[in-house]
Amino acid sequence: MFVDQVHVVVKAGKGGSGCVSFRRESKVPRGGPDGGRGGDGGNVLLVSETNLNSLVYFRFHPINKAKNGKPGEGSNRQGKRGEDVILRVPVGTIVREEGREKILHDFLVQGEAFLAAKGGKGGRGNASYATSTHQVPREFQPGRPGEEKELFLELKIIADIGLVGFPNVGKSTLISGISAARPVIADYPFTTLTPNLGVVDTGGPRRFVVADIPGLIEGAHEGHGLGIRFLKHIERTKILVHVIDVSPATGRDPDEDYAVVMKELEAYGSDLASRPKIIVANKTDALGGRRSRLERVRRLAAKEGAPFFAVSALTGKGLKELRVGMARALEQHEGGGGEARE
Ligand SMILES: Nc1nc2c(ncn2[C@@H]2O[C@H](COP(=O)(O)OP(=O)(O)OP(=O)(O)O)[C@@H](O)[C@H]2O)c(=O)[nH]1
Ligand SMILES: [Mg+2]
Repeated sequence: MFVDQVHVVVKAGKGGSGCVSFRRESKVPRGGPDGGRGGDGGNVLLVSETNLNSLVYFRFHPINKAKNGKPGEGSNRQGKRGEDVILRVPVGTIVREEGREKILHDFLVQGEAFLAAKGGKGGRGNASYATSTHQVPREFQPGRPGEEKELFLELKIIADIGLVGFPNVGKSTLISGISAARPVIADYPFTTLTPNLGVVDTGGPRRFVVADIPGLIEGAHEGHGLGIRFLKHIERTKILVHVIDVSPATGRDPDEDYAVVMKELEAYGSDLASRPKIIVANKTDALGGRRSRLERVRRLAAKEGAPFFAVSALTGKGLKELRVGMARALEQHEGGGGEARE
């Protein structure tokens, strides 16, 4: 199940209480103080993981508590530390305190750790109060409470390139043609209900991540189709690939499709409409002699100043060139970069 926002309570453990104790040894009438300190409470940590793509775990575990520290003991024994709780979140997760705008942490790479709730310190035992003038201390500290927070976690996928277009134009077929991703593909609109990620190898050391999201239709920003809520998952891309179905089977006008998608991107905001783009005419194998449909998209791309590729995601024709074109566009965008996250 794909879940991209959750509310979660994190509670760190309480510190263990300090101990009051005096040494007892045979033949030593009054032993000195030997109460040890309490163990610190466990922390709640969030750790990012590239192999995760959903916050679904928290739907079933909305409250996460670390263990309390154990009290100190005699013979200056410190209480045991409370065990930490480590919660795994997908890379791209943004952490906020419930109801606040401020970002506490944004997980950008694999293996980052964020201390979400700090365990309370263990209290001092009486041994630590002893001085030359205070040899029979009976003071001790109780353990401190652990931090407790209500967090709002939001996943915004991190990918280099996003695929946009009408439903059924072949976006998922395209990502499966250029990467190892194997999303569901079918001949009906809204096959893709949640984002898919694919890592594209370009032969060299460079790799990049492509995100395939559900299709857009006219009025998506008003909630038509699946709406525009998935557009947040391409907010963090550098380049958008507009996939346009040029086969006559759509019964639509390819230029018009592009205009509709652009309008929806504009309505969403976040400069998605002005993001550098590549225009792809797909299903060129199914033109049925209507080459003019393809040529119109080529002219459209020229007018938009966008690189253009004519492909068939189904047969694989043109995909190699498209991959190179994507890598080149990223390179230009980053001024020589283009490598993906590990
Ligand atoms: N002839 C032909 N059919 C294609 C091509 N690419 C995709 N298709 C077919 O078009 C249909 C839709 O493909 P998908 O990849 O599921 O399309 P999508 O854009 O991901 O669709 P949604 O997830 O619904 O938005 C499937 O039946 C594909 O086999 C192509 O290049 N040529
Ligand atoms: Mg799809």
